[in-house]
Amino acid sequence: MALARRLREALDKREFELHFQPIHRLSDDRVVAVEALLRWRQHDGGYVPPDVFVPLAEASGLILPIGQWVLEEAARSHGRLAGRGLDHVAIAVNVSAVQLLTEGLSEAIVGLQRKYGLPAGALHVELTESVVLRRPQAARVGMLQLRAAGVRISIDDFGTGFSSMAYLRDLPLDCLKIDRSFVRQVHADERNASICRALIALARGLGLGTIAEGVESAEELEWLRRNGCEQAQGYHLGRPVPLERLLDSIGGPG
Ligand code: G
Ligand code: G
Ligand code: MN
Ligand code: NA
Repeated sequence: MALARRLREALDKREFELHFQPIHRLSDDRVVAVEALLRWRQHDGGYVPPDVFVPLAEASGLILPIGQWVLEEAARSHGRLAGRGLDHVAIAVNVSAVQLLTEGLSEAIVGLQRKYGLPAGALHVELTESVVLRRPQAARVGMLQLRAAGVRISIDDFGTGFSSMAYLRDLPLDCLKIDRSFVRQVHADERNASICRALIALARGLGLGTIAEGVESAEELEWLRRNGCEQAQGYHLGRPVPLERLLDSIGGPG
């Protein structure tokens, strides 16, 4: 069966899973958030990577029901975190342009916050540059509604697309995620070091937080800490894992 057809049935067949990757605060190494990453499990136990099926879901409009499932699963998972004394750990959800630009995203989130008794700030949203660049005015409206619902907004993969300083200045953002291509070997690669230093300074000047992505070594992590990056995620700190395994690693008693 074609991928698009199977994707349509995947929600009903409960083939989606969320995996969670820890985000560490560098001042004290504590896990302050986790990024929810969507996984599509196949009958043979393998996974179709999101780079393959998310674009397909976006093109077909299926990203709306799938995105709603992701939000609900994230909200439910936050309840599980809270049950283990981890209610201070936020869950960051990736949101597609189609979702942001469709009426009702913030209402859906408010509904989930009520249903699962989430504190404001329990859910964060990650947007990519392409979202805001395509329709900045409409994106701005959607972002203000999210903000009003207590949702922090990060700009994902920053610096890889057609990064515009104007939107960093004008849009209601909270945090800039430094793309992993700039983090690679940052302690040894002078060009990447220059870019990371500039991005950290830019974020600080604009009052935005910084999260470095794709940290794969202790050397990269130390460089980022010394150079004022606030938070980091990557295989060196923890891979994306199902909730149960996340709780085993950071979950405390209970
Ligand atoms: O973790 P991984 O390499 O598989 O993620 C690849 C890409 O898929 C990333 O760009 C990520 O933003 C995107 N992605 C992961 N989960 C979701 C999701 O729930 N919704 C959307 N829209 N994109 C996601
Ligand atoms: O685009 P976005 O940042 O949402 O996607 C995150 C992607 O990066 C996911 O596919 C995730 O699995 C992947 N990822 C997370 N940590 C690392 C890392 O340390 N190295 C690499 N190569 N990929 C990572
Ligand atoms: Mn992301
Ligand atoms: Na990213």
